[in-house]
This record gives sequence, C-alpha cells and structure tokens, in this order.
Amino acid sequence: MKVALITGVTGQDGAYLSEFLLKKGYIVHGLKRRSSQFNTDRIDHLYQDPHEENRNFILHYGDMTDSTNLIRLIQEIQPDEIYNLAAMSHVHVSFETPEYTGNADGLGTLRILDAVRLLGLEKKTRIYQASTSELYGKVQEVPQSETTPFYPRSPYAVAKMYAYWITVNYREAYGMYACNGILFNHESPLRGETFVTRKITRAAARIALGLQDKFYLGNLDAQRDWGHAKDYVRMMWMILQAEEAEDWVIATGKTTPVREFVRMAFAEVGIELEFKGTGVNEKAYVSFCSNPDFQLEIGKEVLAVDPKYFRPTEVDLLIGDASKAKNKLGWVPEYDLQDLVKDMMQSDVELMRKDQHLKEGGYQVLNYFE
Ligand code: NDP
Ligand code: GDR
Repeated sequence: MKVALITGVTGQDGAYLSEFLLKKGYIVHGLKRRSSQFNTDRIDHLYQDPHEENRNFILHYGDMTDSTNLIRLIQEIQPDEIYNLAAMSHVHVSFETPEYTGNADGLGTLRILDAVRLLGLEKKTRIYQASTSELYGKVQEVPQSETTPFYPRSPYAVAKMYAYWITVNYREAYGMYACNGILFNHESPLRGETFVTRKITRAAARIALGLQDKFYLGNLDAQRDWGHAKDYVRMMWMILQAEEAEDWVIATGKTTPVREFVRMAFAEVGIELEFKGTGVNEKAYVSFCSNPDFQLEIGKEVLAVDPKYFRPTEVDLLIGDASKAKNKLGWVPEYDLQDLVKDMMQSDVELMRKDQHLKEGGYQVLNYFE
C-alpha cells in the first residue's frame, strides 16, 4: 500500500484528494493546523477514531512555518508521495499578511523539500507542489502554458513563485522527484466562502430563498479559467505517477468574466439578471424569475460593486493551455463550467434551505459575508 502525506488536508483540494487517494487504496496522512474550534468540516466523513486499529486516514497537527514539526512527521510517516497543498491561499488577503504568506507559502515549500533531503528520502519520496496560474499575473501571452514567462502580481503569487523555483531547483540539484502542477482556478461546493465563485453561489442561493437582499463584489471584468476541483485533484495524482518529474499546466482552456459567472449562477435557479451601469456604478437587477418557489420582485437590485474588493494589483485575464497534460498524461476533465455552476448551486441551495428552516424555527443564522 502506498503512503501519502497531504499538507492542507482540511482545505478544498485536500478533502477531494484524500477521498481520491483512499479510493485508490492509499494510506493517507494529513497535516492539519491546531485551531480553537474544529476545522475538519470538509473531511469529517473520512474521519477515523484514533482508537481504531489499521486506520488508513490519519491526521497530525502541524504547520508549514514549523520545520521541526515537518521533519519529525516526514520521518515518522516515510511517505511515498507528498502533496504540498497547504498555503495562505487568498490573493487579496495576502496583501494584508505578506510576510506570513511568504513564510507559509514560500519557505513552507522549502521546509518540505529540505526535510525530504535531510532524511535521505530523495529517491523514495515524490513531491507535488501546488503551483498556480497566479504566477502569470500581468498578461504576457495567452493562452498561458508551461513556457509563458511569470509576472506575479500579489504577495501570494510572489511567494508561490519562490515555491515554484525552489521545487525546480531541488529537482535539478538533488535529483529529487519534485513537480509543479500549475493549476488554474478550480472550484466546487467545498470552495472557501470568500473566493468569488462560492461567494456568488452562496449569495444567489440566499437571495433566491429570501435570506438576503443583495450582495457586493469587486472587479466584475476579471476573467478566469474555472474548472472543477475533482478533475484537478485527479491530475495531481497523475502528475506524480508520470515517468519523469516535470511541471504541468492544468486548465480548461476557456475563460469567463466574473459577471458571466454571476449571471450563470442566478440563471441556474431560474433568475434572469440585467446588468446596468459601468465600473464601480455597475449593478444587477432581477429581470425575470421562472421559478415559482422564489418570491422575487422584478427590478429588485441584487448586486452592487464595492471598491473594497478591488486588489491593489489585479490579474485581469487567465486562460490556460493544458495540451501537454492532455497529450502526455491523457488528462480529460469531466466537468465543464455549466456542470460546475450546477453542482455549486445545487449544493448551496440545499445548504441555505437548512438556514431557512433554522430561521423559521427562531434560530439565528450566519449573516457574515466577506
Ligand atoms: P484552501 O484555502 O481551501 O486550503 C488551504 C489549506 O492549507 C487548508 O487546509 C489550510 O488550513 C492549510 N494551511 C494554511 N496555512 C497553513 C499553515 N501555515 N500550516 C499548515 N496548513 C496551512 O486552498 P485550496 O484547497 O483551494 O488550494 C490548495 C492549494 O493549491 C493551495 O496551496 C493553493 O494556493 C493552491 N492553488 C489553488 C487553486 C484553486 O483554484 N483552488 C489554484 C492553484 C493553486 P485551514 O483549513 O486550517 O485554514
Ligand atoms: P483568485 O480567486 O484571486 O483568482 O485566486 P478569487 O476567487 O479570489 O478571485 C477571482 C477574481 O474575482 C475577482 N473578484 C472577487 N474576488 C473575491 N474573492 N471577492 C470578491 O468580492 C470579488 N469580486 C471580484 C477578483 O478580483 C479576481 O480577479 C484563486 C485562489 O484559489 C488562489 O489560491 C489560486 O492560486 C488561484 O485562484 C489560481
């Protein structure tokens, strides 16, 4: 049985990757942070009581900023594969916490690579580094591929650039099997609530159910290449099974503006929107509602722009060329954008219906949006 260690196991990708590897028969070890509350919502269905024998899903406390912890864990676990997914992954927040982001996302990657080297596991342990399309930043060429130059536009992207190159350097210097997956945006019902797609699907569900009046976004013109996280974690595994350690772009090859994602999310539940105005004055109104379950007034304002969500430097356009992964590894995504929106909306409507029941029962429901 192969043994994997996943850092960032409590995140979106960590949860899907754990499920995927467990189905493949792996023993999966996960690194989770100590938190003052339980932080394992996304993986609770995989949880195994520590008193059980022969567990195949084992969680350990740890942190990407703690070398001794990482060295000790890797020594104990002796993993065949490490998936380094842990990161402060929010681009906008990285402008608020640049030093921490550099430490966790940049130096954290070095700590993993160097632990493997220090422990003499260079020939045993394969390493996947969660690199990102944010490396491309300011548009140099489209579509973006493995050969497109980088121009990072946030402390997050700069930290990830260090992580990218230190991964390449350890591969070249010490012959380690270490790869970068340059993944474009991927989303799912498990996506963090403050990333734009999930913010939109949660708000659309809440507005449809009458739990919320309107919501606010930043730059509606930004364009992203959005795929489904389930397709992307499968690719992480395929990358580590390849004969040679290389770097790979994973993307759908299609790009969509944030505004269009908003339109698709509302349309998924029968609500048509009309957008009026431009820039910070742009707003969206209900123009038609075909769903008799939702009591929405035609002309109701549901979306406005709030400049506080604009970033000091923005990445305007991402569109990836994953031909290398498709041709050499045979990767074919199962979901397109419409399937993704459907999956996220179904899940959020179901989740918000629970809130609706709680509210009707007189209980307080979460009313916090970032
Ligand atoms: P999430 O934000 O959902 O998950 C990040 C994970 O990292 C969480 O488990 C988080 O723990 C953990 N983490 C954060 N800081 C630390 C730390 N200092 N020590 C230990 N663990 C830490 O991200 P995703 O699952 O979406 O992404 C996974 C990886 O892929 C990230 O590295 C991200 O930057 C990268 N990436 C993501 C893309 C995407 O579109 N999703 C695209 C390209 C790259 P906690 O749950 O406690 O917060
Ligand atoms: P991104 O994802 O920055 O691409 O990073 P995010 O969903 O945060 O933003 C996408 C685009 O939407 C615009 N936007 C808003 N974004 C947020 N979060 N909130 C808003 O209200 C809002 N309004 C408009 C943004 O300006 C941006 O252009 C994600 C993360 O998962 C990274 O970890 C990963 O590396 C990259 O994807 C690939």
